[in-house]
Amino acid sequence: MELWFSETFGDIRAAWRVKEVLYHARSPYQDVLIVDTVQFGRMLVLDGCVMTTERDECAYHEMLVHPGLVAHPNPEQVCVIGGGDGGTVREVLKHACVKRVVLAEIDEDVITVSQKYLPSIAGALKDPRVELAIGDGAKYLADHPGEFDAIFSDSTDPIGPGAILFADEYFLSARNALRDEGLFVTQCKSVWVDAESVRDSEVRLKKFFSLVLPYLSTIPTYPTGSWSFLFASQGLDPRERVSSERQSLVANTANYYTPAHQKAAFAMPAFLTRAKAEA
Ligand code: SPD
Repeated sequence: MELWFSETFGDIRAAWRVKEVLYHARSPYQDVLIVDTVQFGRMLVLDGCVMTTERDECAYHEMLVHPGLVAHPNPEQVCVIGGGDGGTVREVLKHACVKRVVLAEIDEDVITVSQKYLPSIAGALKDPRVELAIGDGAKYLADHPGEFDAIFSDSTDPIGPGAILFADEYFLSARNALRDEGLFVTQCKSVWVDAESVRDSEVRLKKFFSLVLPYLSTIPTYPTGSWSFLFASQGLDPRERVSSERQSLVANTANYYTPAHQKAAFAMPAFLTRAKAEA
């Protein structure tokens, strides 16, 4: 008998053929599932939503981190909110100047399960530069003003418990938790089915940051495959200036990110740019 895992988002459903269910349990916060799929390898699913897969995680984690982090002149202190699978931390640690990465993750089970079933993604969590802060990421940022050079919001979707990680109060805490020249990047949504929500987050981030730029990556296991991120800073522009030394080092071992993405990823579809101009 064939086994499939499917995710439904609004009026669309995507499905992946499954070889084996490796783990399925309820944590104190959510339903946690690991399946081994035919096309994308092992897949982490939280509350029915695909979070990451062995095969296409590079298109998410590399693109969440590198376009922003190569633009910072010397990032030493970094915070990752959510992202208990460890993929974002792994990418941050590729920047040798980083001295400390705090992973603020509310659900310790996601970390434990990822370390067991997704070692190629979670392996970097054992690095001595990593500090785990198990608890509410929004509260963590609010309690640590002026501490970080870069903050990456590797959240779940902005529904249910993930909604606070897209609220004004959280964006304000992120701004306040940054040092001078600090930058904030959040994963966002699909521009094909959630363009209004992407635009709404962009507009609200602009209340707190003078430069806010949406950008895209192709992530086949996320709804519609075209996924957006929002970069925010007080002027540091990733399209203009980057550390070319760090960029080359990172790109040499990357599976998705290339120096060409540094400009190309910020090109948005005409329908979005037009809607923005008309707003
Ligand atoms: N629709 C899925 C969005 C999930 C974004 N976060 C994934 C976490 C992977 N580290």
